[in-house]
Amino acid sequence: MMTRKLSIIGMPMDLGQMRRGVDMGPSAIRYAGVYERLKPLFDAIEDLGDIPIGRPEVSVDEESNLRNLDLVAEKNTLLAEKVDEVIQSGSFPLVLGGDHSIAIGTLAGVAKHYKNLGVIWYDAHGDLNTSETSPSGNIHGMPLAVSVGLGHELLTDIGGYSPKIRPEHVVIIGARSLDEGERILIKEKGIKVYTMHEIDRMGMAKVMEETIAYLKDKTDGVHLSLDLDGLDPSECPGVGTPVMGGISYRESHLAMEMLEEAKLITSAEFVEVNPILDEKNKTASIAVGLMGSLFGEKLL
Ligand code: Z70
Ligand code: MN
Ligand code: MN
Ligand code: MN
Repeated sequence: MMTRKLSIIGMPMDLGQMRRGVDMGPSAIRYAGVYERLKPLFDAIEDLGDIPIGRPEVSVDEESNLRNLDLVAEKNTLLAEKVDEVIQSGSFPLVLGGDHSIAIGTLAGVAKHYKNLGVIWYDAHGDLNTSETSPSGNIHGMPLAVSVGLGHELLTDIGGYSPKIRPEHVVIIGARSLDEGERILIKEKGIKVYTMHEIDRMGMAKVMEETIAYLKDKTDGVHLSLDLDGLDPSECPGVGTPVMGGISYRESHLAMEMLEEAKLITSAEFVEVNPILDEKNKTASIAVGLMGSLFGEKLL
């Protein structure tokens, strides 16, 4: 058996949206015991600390209306380099966010190692906006579009190549808030989406069976990008953009367990944990529990 090694990378960046506090996500997840919880599940584990973000001044790009464009691009370049190094060293990269704009950097670092990278986007939102369609100018609403090659060049070209992934290798799970431009893109590009309607109708077990079958043969690696706002805000209140009617804690554990059984996931990130909006670090604790299931924690 190959030795299984995990490398934790903190990405304390909140520049992709307007609510401060999500920069403390990595701290909250560490406080919830991520290292101790995952240590028994791997042959080796390391916490590489945080990508240095500093306290930069926020601004809006005047030409494109993108909030903190230069900074988001610059910091994500650092993250991409770190993720690339981790994979080169034979370790599994686990990135702790930060707002979801950090997926731009994670995927830039991951995708160069695969010919056909798949992505599971577990989220209330599609994150498929571009500067043209975005209602907010917030880059955390754009990382999936950027990764399929759509959006500002400063973002799509991170890592020196674009696109990172193909739309037909993407599965969105948990969607219940989509903007008009995102709906058009989903149809145009044929992106597979399980909205809350399908989750309720088919049940999470069937959704995950289909997702795994859909990605298994056509990909050589699958990245899990899990936005905690995919879960219901009654269980995960510590997120910047809560949307009612979300995926339950139980369904989410089942999803992670099924991914673990399928041995499908080759990199992961957990994003949008905002401890300022949380109740006693509940959301960070749930994130850590989900990681436990994803990496093979067993009850019996
Ligand atoms: C909206 C936008 C978003 C995450 C909110 C919201 C996007 N579609 N993404 N929370 N993670 O502003 O583009
Ligand atoms: Mn998101
Ligand atoms: Mn979201
Ligand atoms: Mn293919």
